[in-house]
Amino acid sequence: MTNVRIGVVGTGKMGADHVRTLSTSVAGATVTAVSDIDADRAAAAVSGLADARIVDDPLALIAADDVDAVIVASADATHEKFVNACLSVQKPVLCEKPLTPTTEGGSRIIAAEVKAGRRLVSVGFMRRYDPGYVQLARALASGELGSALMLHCVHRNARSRPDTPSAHLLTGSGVHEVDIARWLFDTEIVRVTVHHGRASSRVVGSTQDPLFVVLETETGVLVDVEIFVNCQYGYDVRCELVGETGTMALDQPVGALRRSGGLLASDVPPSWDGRFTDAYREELRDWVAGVACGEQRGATAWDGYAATEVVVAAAHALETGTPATVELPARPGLYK
Ligand code: ISE
Repeated sequence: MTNVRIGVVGTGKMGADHVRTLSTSVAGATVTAVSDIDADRAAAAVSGLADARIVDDPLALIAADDVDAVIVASADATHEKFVNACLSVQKPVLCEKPLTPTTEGGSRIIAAEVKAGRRLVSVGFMRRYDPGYVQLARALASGELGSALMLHCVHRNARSRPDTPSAHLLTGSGVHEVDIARWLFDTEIVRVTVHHGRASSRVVGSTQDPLFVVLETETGVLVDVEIFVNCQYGYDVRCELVGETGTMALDQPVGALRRSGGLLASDVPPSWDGRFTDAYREELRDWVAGVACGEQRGATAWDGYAATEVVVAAAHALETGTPATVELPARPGLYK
């Protein structure tokens, strides 16, 4: 396939960004159809794109003859329905994270993909394409840091709704850290503990922000994560990997350093799209290249499902105030 015709379900922030990136920065891809519950939003996403039509029914978009592959960027709770619709017509699909908000939904996708007999689902864990995380993974694989012992992570958003349910910090934000830990250390997470202290005065009701999460991997690596979604100063994702013979820190990439008024300063991006622009673009390029040659690329449905199991366990740990064990079923052969 030399030109992959793509349908996008959901043209909110992520879906519209994907349409733009595909149209401007990904060779061999054409957005041919979009669908959204908000018709104006769908129209805005494709304005100026001669080849893209708006389809009211997302299931009709998935089945359409002029759609070879689908991006699902609709509300989290609708991912399962649309991903399974793609599987039923054997079309490759890139689904935004989380694959599903519930473990049951994730299991059903795994069962459907196993039944389809080939990997068609990719999950939008774009950090796997971020140059900094890629460097970290390479350094670990080369052995120059020795065996991994710990990973300290910071995940801060400038702001979110003051009444965001605390579990959403885990399923919406923490899920990226879970994926990075599974991917870097090539292991499953078996136990999770969640602590919270005083909440930011920006949140209301029972919302807890920030949270402090501790993940334990099957291989004994400890991962701690601060999730703070109302830090107010910008979007800030960092981590430090501690190995037996060295450490490696992933900091905000610095575009330019400013020296003035006695200060050395650089900008903090306001949001994740600014921080992870390269990662999103590379993710889409790789996905399209994979579709063109019939290969699944990036995080698999199993990765999406396993990450959901961990964040759902974390939500339980937060609720009960006790550590939660993560027990995954046997990994089907399709994902080995
Ligand atoms: C958002 O939905 C994302 O996926 C971002 O990557 C993440 O960092 C942010 O916390 C989420 O709200």
